[in-house]
Amino acid sequence: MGSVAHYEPQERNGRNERVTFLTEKEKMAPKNCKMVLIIAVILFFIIAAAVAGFLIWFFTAKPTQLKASTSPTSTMVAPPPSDAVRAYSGQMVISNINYTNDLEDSSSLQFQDISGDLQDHLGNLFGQDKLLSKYYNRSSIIGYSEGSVVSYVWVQFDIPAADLDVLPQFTDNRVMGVLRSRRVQSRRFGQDLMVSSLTLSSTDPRLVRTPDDKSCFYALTANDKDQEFTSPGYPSPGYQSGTRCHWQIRASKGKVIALSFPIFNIEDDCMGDFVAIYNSLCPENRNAITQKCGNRPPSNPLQVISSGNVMLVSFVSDSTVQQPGFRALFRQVPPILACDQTLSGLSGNFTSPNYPSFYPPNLSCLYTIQVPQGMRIRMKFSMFRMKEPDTDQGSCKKDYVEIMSKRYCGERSVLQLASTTNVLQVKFYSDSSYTDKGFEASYSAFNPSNPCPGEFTCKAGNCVPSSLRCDGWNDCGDLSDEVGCQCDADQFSCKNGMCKPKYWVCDRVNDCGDGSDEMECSCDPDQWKCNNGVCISKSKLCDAVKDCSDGSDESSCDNSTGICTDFTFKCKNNKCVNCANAECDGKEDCEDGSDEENCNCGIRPYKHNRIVGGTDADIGEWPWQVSLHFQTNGHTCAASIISERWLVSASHCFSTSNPDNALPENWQTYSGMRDQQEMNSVQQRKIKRIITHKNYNSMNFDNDIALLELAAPLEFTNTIHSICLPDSSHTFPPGKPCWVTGWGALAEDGMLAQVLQKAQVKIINDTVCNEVTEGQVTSRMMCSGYLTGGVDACQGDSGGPLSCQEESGKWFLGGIVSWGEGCARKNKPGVYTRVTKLRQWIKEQTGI
Ligand SMILES: *[C@@H]1O[C@H](CO)[C@@H](O)[C@H](O)[C@H]1NC(C)=O
Ligand SMILES: *[C@@H]1O[C@H](CO)[C@@H](O)[C@H](O)[C@H]1NC(C)=O
Ligand SMILES: *[C@@H]1O[C@H](CO)[C@@H](O)[C@H](O)[C@H]1NC(C)=O
Ligand SMILES: *[C@@H]1O[C@H](CO)[C@@H](O)[C@H](O)[C@H]1NC(C)=O
Ligand SMILES: *[C@@H]1O[C@H](CO)[C@@H](O)[C@H](O)[C@H]1NC(C)=O
Ligand SMILES: *[C@@H]1O[C@H](CO)[C@@H](O)[C@H](O)[C@H]1NC(C)=O
Ligand SMILES: [Ca+2]
Ligand SMILES: [Ca+2]
Ligand SMILES: [Ca+2]
Repeated sequence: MGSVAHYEPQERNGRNERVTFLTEKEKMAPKNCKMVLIIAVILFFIIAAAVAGFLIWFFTAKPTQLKASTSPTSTMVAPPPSDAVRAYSGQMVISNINYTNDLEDSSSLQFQDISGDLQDHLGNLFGQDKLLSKYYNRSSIIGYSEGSVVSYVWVQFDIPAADLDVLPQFTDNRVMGVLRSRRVQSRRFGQDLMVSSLTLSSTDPRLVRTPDDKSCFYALTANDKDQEFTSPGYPSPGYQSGTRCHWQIRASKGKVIALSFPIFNIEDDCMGDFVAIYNSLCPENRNAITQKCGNRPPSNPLQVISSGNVMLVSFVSDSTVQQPGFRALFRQVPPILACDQTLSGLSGNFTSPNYPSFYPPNLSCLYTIQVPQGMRIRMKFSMFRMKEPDTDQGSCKKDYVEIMSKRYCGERSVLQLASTTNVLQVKFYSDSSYTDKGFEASYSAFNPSNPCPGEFTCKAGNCVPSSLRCDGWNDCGDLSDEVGCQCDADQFSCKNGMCKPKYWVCDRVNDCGDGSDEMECSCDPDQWKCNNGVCISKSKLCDAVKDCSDGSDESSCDNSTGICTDFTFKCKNNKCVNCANAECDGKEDCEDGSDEENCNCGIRPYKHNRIVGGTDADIGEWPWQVSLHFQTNGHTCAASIISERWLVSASHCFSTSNPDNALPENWQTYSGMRDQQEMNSVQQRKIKRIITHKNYNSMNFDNDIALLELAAPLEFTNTIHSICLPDSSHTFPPGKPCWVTGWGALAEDGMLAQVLQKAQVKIINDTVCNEVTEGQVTSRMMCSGYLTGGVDACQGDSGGPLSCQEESGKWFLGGIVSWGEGCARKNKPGVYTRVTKLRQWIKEQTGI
């Protein structure tokens, strides 16, 4: 690394449980553009619906109606209500007939006879209900499976627009309540059919099909070898809007079906496009395994397993954006009948069944950990994901892990426990619907009389190195290492006695927990705070006079348009937009649309799970990150892709005492790289030209920016893409979480990381940053400090990106890694080149 500045590790700095993030709205500079509130409401609806998953979706009206209301460009007049369709899907078990292969063939006489009887029966029952008979359309039997004869059924109701107020009465209970009679009179079959059990639950009407509808329907039989199917048009030209496809998979009796998707690339909006997988032959919500959309990286493939010998895969597309689709492999495997385990080593690991594939539905496992008498057990989950729609993380009524009579479910980033005896039982339960990745856990035995030899014992029983006590970081996870401390000079003393890094003062995030780090920062109640922190009288806000020296008092006003300030976006027609961070936010703010031009940037083609775990970056997670190799020295600096031809980096990588550093031919760029030893899908380019800033100051790192023109353009892929450059008016307010990435040394003077590392940091208040760096920060610099835990690497590399995500989902280059004080010094901020201040210079040099 030589003289190149790099960043410090956050050794086990834990998560600060008390960090309460402001809502996006509070964090941002006020954003009063007219559209904002409306869009926020719609977005909330989409997000709420997406989180609640199937259930909400199933209860919404026709997709067409939804589409109309989610379009941000639609006028705010509510769309005229359209007719609604309700569909219910489920199973009827018929106990008094024997299964024959004819029942698998929808054209056989037996299939048609029995189905006809069952359909008539359902029609009669619904016909007796005043409400339901009015809207009943039809029932359809779509298949049978063996065991006792299970028939898969769905029922459709059509509710005209004028009657939409009856919709709340269409509950699962109401529909099921009609089906009390269990004896089905058979006219054709010659004997009555006995229905021994019947279930129906609401389903997405787009998922139902009749048995004679053979378009994009496949009946597959699994065997012991992998067989393949793909979505229509895969991989090119891809699938079309309006696609409805179904794959029914059957395996031999007693076997289960394992399904995996080596390629899964569909639209990233689960409302329109999704793959739904069921533990059934029909789309029953109560037997759903999962529903997914998006483009999954190969490091996180979708792999599921059924609990019985049938499975249904349904694929729905309503989007106009054509994507390649998916390739799936299926085979039959023996079921996991028993998954109980006894672990007796002094330490060990265990996972949920099939991990890292999804665990199977309908399974219960008991892990018994037993260590010698007198010892205790400490355990830690490194991965914990049991997320289901409409499940409350407090009650854990569906899938859960139970330890010492307490249930855990949902998604957790840290879960550590210690036993009170030498035996610890961990119960894992998965119900019949929805599965997830599950968990990965490790345990170790400890001696209760000396639980942490040479280390500090946290309240929960885990150990942290003594040096982490009172360092301002929540290493224990329960803050017990940070109570009753004497603060150091580079720490802030909270009123409640805790010590926090000084650079967390006045960043609008309550780090102390009692708000004392944010107390001296706000203006009087009758005052308004400029973006640069100065307080002005509230009456001066939006009065068409620039009172804040940065003009932020006039940058977000509904009624005073046209004032151009440092914080307003200037359109091509030279009009200014009264809306913070207007560029590439997905909304046309300029009359000429120029704020949304050139916005194919800042997206990550691969969809990532929120928890990818650890500090290693995932494939395609930071597609703008570039590794710069110098001569034969290997990785030396980093850069960010801003277009197919241009990279942005730091001047200090090229303007050094060694003139060789300034020569383009001595450098090699590697884009799409994650692992320094892994060259697959990496694009290597020579540099044609290096432009360093003429006012770069090697004494204080002022204007630490460089532009690299590539000898040949890059080809953007899933793992190679540009990041958005922020307009010079863009604000990154203090407290905003961003990410720093790099292959930086793993310790001061240590080895480089092989795999790209990532760390979350938050933007630091300029005044505070200038104080903690003893006045070394110029206006072309900004600071950020580490935020979350588990970082074991010296983060970042000179020239690399500080990536900040905006509400629109797009990533912007907030900063360029410039300098910091050494490595492994937690309470020192990192200093970055402030890209907004050099935005104009980038434009002058590159035209971008
Ligand atoms: C079903 O099969 C069993 C034995 O295999 C037989 O005894 C029974 O009569 C059959 N029932 C019908 C309805 O065919
Ligand atoms: C049932 O719905 C289908 C379309 O979903 C429609 O074509 C048909 O006319 C409806 N039948 C009845 C009896 O309402
Ligand atoms: C448990 O897993 C961790 C990392 O996943 C590994 O370092 C450790 O050796 C494993 N322990 C045992 C006993 O297998
Ligand atoms: C769930 O598993 C139990 C036995 O563990 C089995 O009897 C039952 O049929 C299974 N249910 C489903 C829906 O697969
Ligand atoms: C930064 O902190 C100072 C106090 O140290 C405060 O007066 C100022 O308002 C803060 N700036 C911002 C933008 O919050
Ligand atoms: C603009 O609106 C603000 C309130 O949003 C008000 O305080 C201000 O007086 C108005 N200014 C003008 C010029 O109308
Ligand atoms: Ca600590
Ligand atoms: Ca704070
Ligand atoms: Ca915009």
